[in-house]
Amino acid sequence: MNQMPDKFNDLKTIQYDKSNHIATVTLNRPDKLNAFSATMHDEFFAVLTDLVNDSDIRCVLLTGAGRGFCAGQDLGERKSGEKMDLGDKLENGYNKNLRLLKSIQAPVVCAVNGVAAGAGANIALNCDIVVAKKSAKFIQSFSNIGLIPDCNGTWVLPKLIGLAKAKAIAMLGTPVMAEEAVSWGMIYRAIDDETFTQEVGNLIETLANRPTRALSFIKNIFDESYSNRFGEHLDRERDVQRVCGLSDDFAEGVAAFNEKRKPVFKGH
Ligand code: LHQ
Repeated sequence: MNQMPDKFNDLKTIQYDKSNHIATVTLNRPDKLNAFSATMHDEFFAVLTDLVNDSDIRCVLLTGAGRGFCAGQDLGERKSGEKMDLGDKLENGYNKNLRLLKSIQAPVVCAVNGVAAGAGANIALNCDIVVAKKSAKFIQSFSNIGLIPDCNGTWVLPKLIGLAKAKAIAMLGTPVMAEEAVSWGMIYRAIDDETFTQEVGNLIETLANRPTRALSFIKNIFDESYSNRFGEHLDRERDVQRVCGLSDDFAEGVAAFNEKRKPVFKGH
């Protein structure tokens, strides 16, 4: 159960752990607020590829080591005054990884343990459930260095918080504190710093014991709703619900309800 391939023993920038059907991915360059170096891009790719292919995993936790979640791209790796083809950097780095992140079938929880800036903020917002320490903040810091939000920030932000706020924070680089982010609909919950670890643990434990296959359909069908027409989407719900209705977890859920007991979902 949850075999960890040997190649993950020597990761330098990420901690990767799998146990009891839960995978924990911790960005681990705390002295640089977990900014993405070239090595971290590669290691993130390897970890995400493993997760996409591990059907035993029922919940994924993404978080950061130290006082920050992720400060986006490591700007120390750029020469001062240098111009470059960032399209190429995106295609072979962040975009490749975000496509993998979206392909993970299990729910992905992002636990934002501190500042999330630039690509760090938008990687978080692409996860299924985002919770943050009350002391954490989200910064669309891209325009501070003459860039636009990437990592699908321009796709996800207007959907979450509306165009007016999305444009303003992207243009101004204004930090948004966790509680404000909740009130805007940007994230799910802001949690007291003192109880953060415990509450995140409870959340992922709960998710890992829910009907994984249905949760997997939920994550995909909500995204599909943005491009489907009304009638087309009703058809998709019908087709997906047909599959859910034939699942072991549906049978168990109804049996447990009728027998007045807690369901034991296996994720099938
Ligand atoms: C950092 C970084 C960092 C290196 C803090 N790099 N060291 C970009 C280009 C390429 C491809 C396409 O995509 C992108 C996407 C992007 O992500 S663009 C946005 C890049 N990120 C930023 O612009 C954020 C830069 N960082 C900050 O604004 C601040 O550090 C924040 C607001 C995140 C945190 O501020 P503080 O809490 O005051 O911490 P600090 O600034 O003192 O940082 C602590 C250390 O971390 C410090 O190192 P040092 O050796 O001096 O202690 C920073 O240099 C380092 N660090 N962010 N992105």
